[in-house]
Amino acid sequence: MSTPYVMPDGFRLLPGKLSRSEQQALIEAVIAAQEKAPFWRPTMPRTGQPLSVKMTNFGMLGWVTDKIGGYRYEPCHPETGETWPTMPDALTGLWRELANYPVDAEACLVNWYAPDSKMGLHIDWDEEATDAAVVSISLGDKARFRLGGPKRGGKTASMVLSSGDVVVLGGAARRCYHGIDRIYPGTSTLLPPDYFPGGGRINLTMRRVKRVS
Ligand code: MD6
Ligand code: FE
Repeated sequence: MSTPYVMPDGFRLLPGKLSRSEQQALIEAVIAAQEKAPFWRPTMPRTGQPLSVKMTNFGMLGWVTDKIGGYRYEPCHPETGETWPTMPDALTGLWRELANYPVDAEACLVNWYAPDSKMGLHIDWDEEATDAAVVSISLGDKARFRLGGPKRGGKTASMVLSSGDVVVLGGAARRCYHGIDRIYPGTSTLLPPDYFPGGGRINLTMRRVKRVS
């Protein structure tokens, strides 16, 4: 018999953590941020291949990637040159509740998945503070999230994430591969189609980047 996948320590799934009105307020914040920090399509290091998601950020630092500079954190939007919009208080509150870390997150990456977008298995490892958890919020259409182990090619398990669910990857789970296999289009009415043509899913991931001095 093959051995089953064992959930890594530090993985938490909080289904329905956010109410509908809390979800709506976060979507409003993403929309309000568009002027300063519009969604853009980042490209992969070296190959310059575009990612299938569009991105923006909140906070003092934002995660970016492009062909020349690779994966990194920057204080300004790559296209507008403006600083990222302030982290919404609701996100800082959630971080303080869930991250169990002595300082606040500086970065919240906003990923917009179109109905056909996905995200390959990866480990978030561009932060100095890899001892801090990553706190992740799902908004809009459902998605199939896949979680593996610390090595590529190991056993994995998948689960469906719905709007308002929160995932925490801390401890050993912080070093585990994870990704999004697929979106389930039309499974949520949260995203207003005038701002999110085609609908889809928004994922917010809060990160502590710098080590505490
Ligand atoms: C997503 N999430 O849910 C992709 N990363 O769209 C992530 O890549 C992720 O959910 C770190 C911690 C939690 C996550
Ligand atoms: Fe990730």
